[in-house]
Amino acid sequence: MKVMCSVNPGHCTLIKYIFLLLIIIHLGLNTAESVWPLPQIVIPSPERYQLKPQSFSFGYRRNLDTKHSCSVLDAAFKRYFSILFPGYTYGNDTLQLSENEVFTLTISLDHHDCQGYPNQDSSERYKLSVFAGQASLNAETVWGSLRASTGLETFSQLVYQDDFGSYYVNKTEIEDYPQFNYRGILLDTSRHYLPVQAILKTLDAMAYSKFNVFHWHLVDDPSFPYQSQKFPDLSNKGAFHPVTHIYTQSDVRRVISYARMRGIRVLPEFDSPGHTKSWGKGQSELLTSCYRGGTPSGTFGPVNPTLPSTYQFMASLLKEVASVFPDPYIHLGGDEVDFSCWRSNPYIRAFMRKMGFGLDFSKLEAFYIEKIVNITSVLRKTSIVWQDVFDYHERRKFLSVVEVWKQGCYLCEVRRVVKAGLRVILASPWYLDQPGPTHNWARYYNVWPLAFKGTEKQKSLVIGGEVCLWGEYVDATNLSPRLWPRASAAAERLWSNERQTSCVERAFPRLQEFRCKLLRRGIQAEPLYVGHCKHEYQ
Ligand code: CP6
Repeated sequence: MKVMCSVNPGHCTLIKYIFLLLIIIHLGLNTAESVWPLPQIVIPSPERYQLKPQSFSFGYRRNLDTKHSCSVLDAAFKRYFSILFPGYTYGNDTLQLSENEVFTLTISLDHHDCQGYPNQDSSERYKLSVFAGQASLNAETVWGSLRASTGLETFSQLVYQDDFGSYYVNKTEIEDYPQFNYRGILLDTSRHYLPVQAILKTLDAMAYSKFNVFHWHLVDDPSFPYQSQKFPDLSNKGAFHPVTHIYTQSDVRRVISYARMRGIRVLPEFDSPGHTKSWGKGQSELLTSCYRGGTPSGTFGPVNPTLPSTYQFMASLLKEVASVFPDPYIHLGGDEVDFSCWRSNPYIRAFMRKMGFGLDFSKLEAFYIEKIVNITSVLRKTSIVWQDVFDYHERRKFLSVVEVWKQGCYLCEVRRVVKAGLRVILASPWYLDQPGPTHNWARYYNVWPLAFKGTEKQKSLVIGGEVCLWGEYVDATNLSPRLWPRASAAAERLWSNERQTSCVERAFPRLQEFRCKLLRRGIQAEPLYVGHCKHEYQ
């Protein structure tokens, strides 16, 4: 049965979609097709091999000039062994077996650099061949063989159980690489505190969908949970609770190292000059004092961009952030600045006159952000900002990466940014935090980040996209089902070939199957529609 599906997602009506799905589910999925996100090139085969936990092992291809072990991979072998064979521990039950009873997955790397961190440029390309009694995995880097778990993750998704519980894998050839290098998830730990465990669990699930950036929106108006070494009062006074609702330095290190082991980068965001109310509690004189009728009203607005002390503080805080977070990028925010408080303050207005900004407060914001971006580049970090900064700013040359978040014609905005020669991360179509009638995975699947008029060079400036889980309505109780499996729809859009994955009808049974895998691995992913899993969530 061949399912015809138009590349134009508008043709996919709901009824057609449900009918076809039922047919496909009935026919069953090819195991290689059930890999999510879909690899670039898959050559499946009906030939299958049995796997036994006692005789399965991982190994390194012996290269003469390299050491044969790598802690990142050794840890991944352990994790994936338990994923492949729940209930068994790697290395515990190995039997003395003859050569032809053993199944080994052998890894070889072009660059055996196992130290350091994954970054924007690390190759995630891999080749996986499963054939009689063995499998081989070739990757250019450690991060390719498992970055956001890539090759090992793909292998783990190829293994299945029959009705009697025996494990099998089919003969398969896969060649794979991502469409976009930046595939992120934003978690907001200011609107609600998320326990470290909830973050770690999200990192696990991210690796299953091959996400590779954890954008940590650490602080915002409601709370400042990051415990700073230099400014402990920020969390002492600005967190929801100074002890139980903070991220200590060791919590942060734990998150970064846990992410690294899974090939995931941690991108910290310290959003300013707006979204900073909580900062003011522990750092006096930082925020602008708002005025009413010529006198201070007792409320505070955005960071005060007119005082030298502001920049001393920001330089000191960002220096700390730059040393705590190893990623070469820092997100500086810059979104949704409310000008009314600046406008009310006579000192700010005097500064505006002195600077010749007239009454254009966006010039003042641009002045502030430019200074903060400069501070960041002195620290040898590249800044990412929300699109507001690009929109307000006339001298855009000093910007590097712009994240597009506003609804409406977001591809128009993407086009404007790449025309200016800057790189783009697209977030607008992937806001998963809000419940409602739009709570539909297909909406996140049918997004075409490159569907704008532009040159190849301009399109290459779209480095990827990001699923945003803002925290107003999300805490640890509903985080997983809000995120999964809908974020996985975005993950396939960002990893896989657009032409092979343009059809919602074909994706549906695969995503259902993948959701069952998530449940099996302990991720509370919500159901997409009527159905059942072989192993229900315990
Ligand atoms: N918080 C911060 C938010 C949002 C932004 N920044 C936001 C605004 C509108 C929507 C979703 C999220 N909650 N700091 C904008 C980037 Cl619809």
